[in-house]
Amino acid sequence: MKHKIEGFLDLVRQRNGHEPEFLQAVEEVAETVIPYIVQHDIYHGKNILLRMVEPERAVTFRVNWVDDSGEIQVNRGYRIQMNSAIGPYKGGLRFHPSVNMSILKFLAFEQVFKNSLTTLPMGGGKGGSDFDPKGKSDNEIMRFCHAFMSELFRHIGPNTDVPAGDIGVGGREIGFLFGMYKKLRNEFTGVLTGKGMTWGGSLIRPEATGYGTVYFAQKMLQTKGDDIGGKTVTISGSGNVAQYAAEKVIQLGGKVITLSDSSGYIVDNEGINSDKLAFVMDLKNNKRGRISAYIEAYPTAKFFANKRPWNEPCDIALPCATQNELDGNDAKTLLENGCICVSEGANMPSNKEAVSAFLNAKILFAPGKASNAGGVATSGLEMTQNSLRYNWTRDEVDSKLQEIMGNIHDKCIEFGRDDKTGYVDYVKGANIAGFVKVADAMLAQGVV
Ligand code: NDP
Ligand code: 2IT
Repeated sequence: MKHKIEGFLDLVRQRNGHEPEFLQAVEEVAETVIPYIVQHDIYHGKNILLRMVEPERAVTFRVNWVDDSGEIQVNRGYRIQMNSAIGPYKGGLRFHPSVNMSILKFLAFEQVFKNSLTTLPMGGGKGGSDFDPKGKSDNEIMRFCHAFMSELFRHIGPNTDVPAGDIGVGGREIGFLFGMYKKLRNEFTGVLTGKGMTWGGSLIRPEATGYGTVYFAQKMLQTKGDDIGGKTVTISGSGNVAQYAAEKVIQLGGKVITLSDSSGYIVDNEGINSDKLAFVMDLKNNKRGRISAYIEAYPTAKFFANKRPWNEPCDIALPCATQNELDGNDAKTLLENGCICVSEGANMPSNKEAVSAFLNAKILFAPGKASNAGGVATSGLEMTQNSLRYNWTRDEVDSKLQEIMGNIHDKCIEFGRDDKTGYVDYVKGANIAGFVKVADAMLAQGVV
C-alpha cells in the first residue's frame, strides 16, 4: 500500500514540485483514499485520483488599477476551475499578498471534497489575487474589484462557476464584484454568493461558516455524551469565520478566551462575552483595526505580539485564521493542556504533524473540509433561493445548515469509524465520503 501511495505522490510531486501547500493537501487525501480505491474494484485502472489533482482549467490574468495617488498598480488574478463532475465550479476568492498557484490549487482541491460532502450539487473551484486590501481606501477596493471582474466575468456564470468570499473578500468586495459583472453581462443572476440581503443574498450566509464549525464540534462532542456548555474555547483569527464561531460558542454557553490576527493574539480569561464580541466586530468590520486594540478597551485582557493562541489551556480549539497556523508543537501543547476537541474553521490550519498528533491521541478532530463546509453549503442554499427567486427565513436557512452539518458528520462516521476501536477518524471519513460521490459522477460521465 505504502508503495502505491508513494508511486502516486511521486508523479504528483514531479508535476507540481514547487507547490508545497497543494502537495500537502493531496498527500493527506491520497493516504486515505488510495487504500479505499484498492479495496473497491469499480475505481481500479481509471486514474480517477490522477484526474482529480489536475485542474480542469486554471486562468491567470493581469489586473491593472489606479490607486488614490494616481499611480498605476498591477496585480495578478486567478481562477482555478478544479472539478465540475457534480455541479458548476464553486468556491471563494481570496485577496491576500501570499496568494499564488500553490495556495489556490490546495484550496480548490479541498473545495471539491468539501462541496461533495455538503450533499448539494456543486463542483469545486477557487480564485483570488495577490492584492492586499489592508490599508486601502474604499475607492481603491472598488477600483480593484471592478478591474478584477472586468476579466473574471468571461470565465464564470451562474451555471458555470459561482465565486464567493474568502480571506480579504467579504460583503463589501462581493458588492463591487457583482456590480461590475451585472454591468458587463447586462443580467442580474446569482453569479456570486455572499450577496447583500436586498440584492439576492441569503440570511445566515455571513454566519454560516463559523456557526457550522461549532455545530460540527457539538455533533462530535455529542458522540461522547458531552457538549459545548461550560467549555473553555480558544479561537484564532478575528475575521468572518472566527467572529461567528465565537458568537455561536457564546450562545451555546461556552467560554471564548482568545482571538487573533496576523499581528498576534489576545487572551481574556474572564471570557469574551457578546458585548466584547460586538466591540471586536465593529473594530474589524467597520474600523478595520487590529486585534491589539482589544486590550485598550478591556485592560484585564493581554495581547501577545506575533504569537498564536495555542499555548492557552482550553477544552476546545477552533483554528479560524489561515493554513498551517497550528503545527506539531502547538498540537502537543494543546493535548498536554487537556484539549479534547479541535474543529477547523479555516482551510488546512493544522499542518501534517499536528493532524497526526490529534489522531494518535484519539481526540475529536474535524478537518476543515468537513467542519467548515457550512459556509459553502449556505452558498448553495443562496443559489437555490436565487433560482427560485425566493427568500427563506433565518430559521429556515439555519435549520437547513444544521441538517447539512449533521449529514456531513454522519458521512464521516460511515466512512471513518474503526470497527474494532470505535474511534472515528474524521479525516479519513471526510476524504472518502467526498471522493466517492465525485468519483462515481466522473465514472458515469466517461473520460472527458
Ligand atoms: P477574513 O479575511 O474575514 O479573516 C481572516 C482572519 O485570519 C483575520 O483575522 C486575519 O488577520 C487572519 N489571517 C489571515 N491570514 C493570516 C496569516 N497569514 N497569518 C495569521 N493570521 C492570518 O477571512 P475568513 O474569516 O473568511 O477566512 C478565515 C479562514 O476560513 C480561511 O482559511 C478561509 O479559507 C476559511 N474559510 C472561509 C469561509 C468563508 O465563508 N469566509 C468558508 C470556509 C473556510 P489579519 O486581518 O491580520 O490579516
Ligand atoms: O473555503 C470555502 O469554503 C469558502 N471560502 C466559501 C466558498 C463559497 O463558495 O461559499
